Amino acid sequence: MVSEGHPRYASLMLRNKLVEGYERGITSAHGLIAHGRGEAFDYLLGEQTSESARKATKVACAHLLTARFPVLSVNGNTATLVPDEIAELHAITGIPVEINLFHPSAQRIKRIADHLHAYGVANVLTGFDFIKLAHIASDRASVDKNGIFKADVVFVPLEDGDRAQALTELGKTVLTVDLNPLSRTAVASTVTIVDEVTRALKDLVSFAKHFESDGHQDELNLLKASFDNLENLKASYAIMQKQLRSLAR
Ligand code: PTJ
Repeated sequence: MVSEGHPRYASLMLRNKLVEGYERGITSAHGLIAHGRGEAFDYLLGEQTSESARKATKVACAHLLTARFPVLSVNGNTATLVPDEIAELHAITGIPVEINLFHPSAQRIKRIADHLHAYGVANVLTGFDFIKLAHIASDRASVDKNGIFKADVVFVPLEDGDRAQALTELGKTVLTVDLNPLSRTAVASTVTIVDEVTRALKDLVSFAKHFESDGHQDELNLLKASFDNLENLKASYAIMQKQLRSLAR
């Protein structure tokens, strides 16, 4: 039992959640390793949301709210870490949720679908009616015909580089959350939120609540038009470099 006063309380709680998700067959063993990589980058961000990350979240929200057919792609890590926020986003925007796994198994897809249903996500696509995208070496090439395949905007938190690139090449707007500003996903995406996914999704839900009412169209369009993903990534990278320099002193 860790007390709330422990300096690493928040981080340890996230780890507990993921281990629990693993034990329930939702998160993959690889997901635990992926989270550790994310934690290392978060340490360099001071484990807090930067201004540039919040700006990217706002822009991602603008894309989601103005899309013709947006889809949220969920994997074992995000299903475990942010089920409430996935359900809230689904309720506010009506965005379909597609389970799309890097290490798929019918059993894990069913467990994740049941888990999301329990959190109130009504419309969960499981890739039952799938199609394979070209130029992707992993199982993530399979996407749901009624989901990612026909989406104009795809929100893929914690994505792998191949697919982010392939989705962009297909002409889709790709939104992601990735603590590593140097990853192929971060660089290939249209909007990359360099933030821990639990913090990013909380912010995204707040922005969605604020912007979902009518009358924000001009502001949303301006947010999209004025965003430069590479410049935004550089801002996150600069925070990390500064932190490294201060640690070296
Ligand atoms: O459930 P599955 O089978 O679909 O597998 C999911 C994982 C995450 C295991 C799979 O997609 C994978 O291997 O991902 P990668 O290629 O390791 O990429 C994950 C990226 O997300 C890395 O760049 C990490 O730094 C980043 N990341 C990890 N945890 C977090 C994170 N970013 C934000 N918040 C996190 N909590």
